Amino acid sequence: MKDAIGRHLSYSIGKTPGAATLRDWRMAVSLAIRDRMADAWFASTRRTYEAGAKRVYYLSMEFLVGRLLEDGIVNLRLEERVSEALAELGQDYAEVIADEPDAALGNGGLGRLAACYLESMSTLGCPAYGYGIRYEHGLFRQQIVDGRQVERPETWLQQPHAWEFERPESRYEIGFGGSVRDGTVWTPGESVWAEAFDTPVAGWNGRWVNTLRLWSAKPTEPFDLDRFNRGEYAAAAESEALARTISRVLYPDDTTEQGKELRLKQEYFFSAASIRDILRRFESQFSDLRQLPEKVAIQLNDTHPAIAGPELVRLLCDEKGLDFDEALQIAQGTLNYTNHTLLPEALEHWPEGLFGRLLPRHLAIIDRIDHAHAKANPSRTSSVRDHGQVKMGELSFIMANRVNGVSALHTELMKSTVFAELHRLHPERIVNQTNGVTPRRWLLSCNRRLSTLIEERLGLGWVDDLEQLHDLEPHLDDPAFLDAYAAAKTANKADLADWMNRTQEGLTADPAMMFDVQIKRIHEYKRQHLNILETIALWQAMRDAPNAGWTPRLKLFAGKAAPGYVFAKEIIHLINAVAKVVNADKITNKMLQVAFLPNYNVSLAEKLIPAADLSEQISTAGKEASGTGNMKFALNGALTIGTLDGANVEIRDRVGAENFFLFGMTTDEVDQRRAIPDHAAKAVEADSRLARALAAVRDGRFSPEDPGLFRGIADNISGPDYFLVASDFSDYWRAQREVDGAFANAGDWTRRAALNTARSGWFSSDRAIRGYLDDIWGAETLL
Ligand code: GL7
Repeated sequence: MKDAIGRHLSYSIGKTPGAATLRDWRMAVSLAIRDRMADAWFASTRRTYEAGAKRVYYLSMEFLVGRLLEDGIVNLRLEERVSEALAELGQDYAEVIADEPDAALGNGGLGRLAACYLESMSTLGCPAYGYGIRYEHGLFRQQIVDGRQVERPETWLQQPHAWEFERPESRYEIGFGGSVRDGTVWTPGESVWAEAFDTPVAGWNGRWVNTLRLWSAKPTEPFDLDRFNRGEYAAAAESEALARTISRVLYPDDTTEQGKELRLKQEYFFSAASIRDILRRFESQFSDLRQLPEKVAIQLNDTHPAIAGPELVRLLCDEKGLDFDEALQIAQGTLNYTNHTLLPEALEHWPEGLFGRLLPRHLAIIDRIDHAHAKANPSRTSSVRDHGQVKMGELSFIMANRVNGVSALHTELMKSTVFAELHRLHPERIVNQTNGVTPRRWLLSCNRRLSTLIEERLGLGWVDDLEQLHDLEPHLDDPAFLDAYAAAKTANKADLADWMNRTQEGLTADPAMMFDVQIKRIHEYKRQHLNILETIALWQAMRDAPNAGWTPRLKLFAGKAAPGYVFAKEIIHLINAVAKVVNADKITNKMLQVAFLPNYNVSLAEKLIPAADLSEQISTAGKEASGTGNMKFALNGALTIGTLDGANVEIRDRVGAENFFLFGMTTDEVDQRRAIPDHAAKAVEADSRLARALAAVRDGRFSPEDPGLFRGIADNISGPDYFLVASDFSDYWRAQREVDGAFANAGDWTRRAALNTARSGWFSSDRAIRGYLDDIWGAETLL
């Protein structure tokens, strides 16, 4: 290992050890690790060809992979060797790992899920490719300036990326616009190259390696020499810059849809390149396109790649010469669609004008698909084109062999709400696959103390068979085990507290406090404002009775708001304003501290989750399709306070109701409550704590220099309150006081935390991928 690192430092990076920077060392180690993936990578490809196996293609606008070096080292089981080698080279292992920028090619849960699924497909030996976009700028970097979110560009590719292989020979010309002749001959008005960059994805033990193939946009004509020679330098470079714009930035909207032309271009760009690549690979091995559904399964991660359906039909018809009905049948047998949200503002639809201008041939194909479907289902009343819009959810549904939701509750709601009619027509099509998370990243490597303890008791079999964590249960009768479990948590909290106290002005975190954590995108449906309101009420109650024996708490928040989501940004501002006042209050600040940690990303999650005591999963019932953070917390021994929403329901079923703090209305109660006029005002009237907390917000208690600053938030909660913050407040307060009581009994709390770990094995992404393999893809694993 030492030689390999030294060789890369000299001959790939071109530095001597004396001249090498931390980045140089990190690059050299990364290249040495990448080398060790190569043979298994080639072997995986070879075996797939030899077996004539079905391949799975996961098409996703987002792959939120985060850092890759530690992942690679851990999965190849090279930790000791790397840390020894680095020590001998005078380098610090942890520093080298931490030097890597996060690849933030995703917004939140949907993108992170794609990354976990790729890793699990490799762990299981499922022949698979991830296809996405190689964004030059990932999700923006969040700064907090005077309590407010400020967005800065993210620049992960300004330095060389150690993990990818550029494949200039694998490129496709992707056209836009133009016109259609004779009904089928599309002549695009403009085009760009989609060029492939491949990243190997190694599974546990390095036995199988799949590929993440990301497309980068390149100009078809590099630059205009005539104009350059005339001295028009900017104009000469214009077409090049425009072409590259397609893969320039990740759209920062989480569960909202913007309907921008560039976004549609991005979607078509990567879907079309992926479909062509899939067909090329298929045809290099098989001769009959009718075999496609037998040899290929394509998963559409939400509707973002939905245009892949019409594109596949187009290629089969217009270029391969199949007739339309056959092409459609083949496409429908090959494609599947995962829905990730029911929020109406997230369901993609495109204005027909825009769509037809950019993709004229596809619009005609969509109509034909829709007509064929309507003819076969005469009782259908809806259609893909509606009120001048092209609805991508409907399109995805009718193009898919299987459609799935991401938690049991969400799947049932899909059937009864957005897809009610299509479900009636195709009652077999919707299936559930509850989300999962990879235990390699989300326990083994992010929580060394806990995973070492588990290894001492159970060995390492749980790492790729997570239900083995059930075997921890007998150890709960051993006080030494519980002590060690508690010690691991306390040490994680101490590390986090040290780091926060160094970096967060005005904060004094103490590991003896309960670490109460809400980390996720900032959104009204996730209700960070419910949490901060309860924080205010708690602070007021503490000031009233400072000696009432309060359980000391640290309220931790982190998350990004979409740049255009004004209300979410105000919530961030309010949290910071409350933190400032509360942390400075001498009466309460030993019992209550509040922090908003800037720039939440995968790496920060890896630091926070192992140190959490309490996991806040408090969305309005019916709104969070699944959640995946909720699973990571439970696995790492945080107890959940949560509503009956998304996968919370299944977490509670598995860890036991006595180890989960339930509160709030159910989905049915939510609908009933919303129908009551003045529901929020009534809730405020009925709860004096809530009224008082709201008054403090409204009257400028947290914004003395601008008393009206947060009035909008208070007015929303006591007025329209679509997300029912006011109506759920009292029960949330009750549950939080139950949490206080429970935390005060340290021994019992540790037991319950350990039960959460022992009973969360089902939430492994390996289980989820097995479900997709069996129920959706019909594919075999080759390990
Ligand atoms: C999401 C859901 O909001 C989230 O609940 C789910 O866990 C995740 C993965 O299935 O998908 N849907 C969505 O559009 N985003 C999500 O995180 C951005």
